[in-house]
Amino acid sequence: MSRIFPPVSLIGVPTDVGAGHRGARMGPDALRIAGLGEALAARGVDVVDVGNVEGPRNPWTDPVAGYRHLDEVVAWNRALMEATGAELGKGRLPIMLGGDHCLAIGSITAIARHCRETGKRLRVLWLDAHSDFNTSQVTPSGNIHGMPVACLCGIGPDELTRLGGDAPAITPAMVRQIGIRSVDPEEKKLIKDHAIDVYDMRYIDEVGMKRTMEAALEGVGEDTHLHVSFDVDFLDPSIAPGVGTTVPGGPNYREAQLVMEMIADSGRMGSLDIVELNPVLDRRNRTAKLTVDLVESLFGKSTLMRD
Ligand code: HAR
Ligand code: MN
Ligand code: MN
Ligand code: MN
Repeated sequence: MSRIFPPVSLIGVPTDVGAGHRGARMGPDALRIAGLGEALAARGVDVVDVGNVEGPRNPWTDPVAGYRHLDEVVAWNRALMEATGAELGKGRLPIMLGGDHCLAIGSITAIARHCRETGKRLRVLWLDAHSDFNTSQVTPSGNIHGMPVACLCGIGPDELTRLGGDAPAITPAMVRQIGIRSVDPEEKKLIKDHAIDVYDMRYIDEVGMKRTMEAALEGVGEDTHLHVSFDVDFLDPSIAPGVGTTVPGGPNYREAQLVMEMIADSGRMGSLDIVELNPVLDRRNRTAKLTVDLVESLFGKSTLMRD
């Protein structure tokens, strides 16, 4: 199935201020060196690397009132929201090269606004080992990369929930979480209270990845903007060791490929975050190279004989 993809803008977001390990700030260059831009160009995609968003350095201090580095997280996300909005405004498909997962607050706030302005329905596919629905009251770490989904749904500090003006940026009904296998006890209560649609690993084991993706993509149509927030720790750590918070029991190589191929087949992907890649913890850039391989599938690479 060959498909025409919109022009792509790569936006580097070298931040690790939301994480509990340092090193994700090197993620954008690891993805560039693994050949992400060249791989998309080789597939016939018009791709421009707009360079890196800039933000404050990581002060590496302890959490204050349940948040670590809140001011820095706000600054990075404001800058990314502007950069993402600018590329969407040009009709381009932004790919955020992270960076830790706090950056999804800025990217998705911009994407949600773009959808309101263009009359599109937003669907967010959150591929992750974690639900990222913590609050300052219940977080075990204070790390804001464990909070972006809650912030986007309007639960969190005003500076983050109102990044784009009004809160909330999105509603829980827009979100589908896939691959989840590490949720903190109080976070689980919040997920249930807000009725987030979660396809956890037990569900995937029982039902299989094909039916999981069919369910997660149900209702996606012509007027849908599909945003994929791909936390690399979604993948099983045996194939993707280069992340700060590995959790065993994730999707294997073939399951991950199927996820990406089915998203490509939907033809509706309008934006993508690639987050939590930590080159300091990787081996010979293999997690970055695997990520490039999976992104090629998101852009239509397939081993299917029936095409
Ligand atoms: N739930 C834990 C916390 O909030 C760990 C979160 C780790 N988050 C990420 N993003 N790597 O998914 O501290
Ligand atoms: Mn658009
Ligand atoms: Mn995450
Ligand atoms: Mn995660």
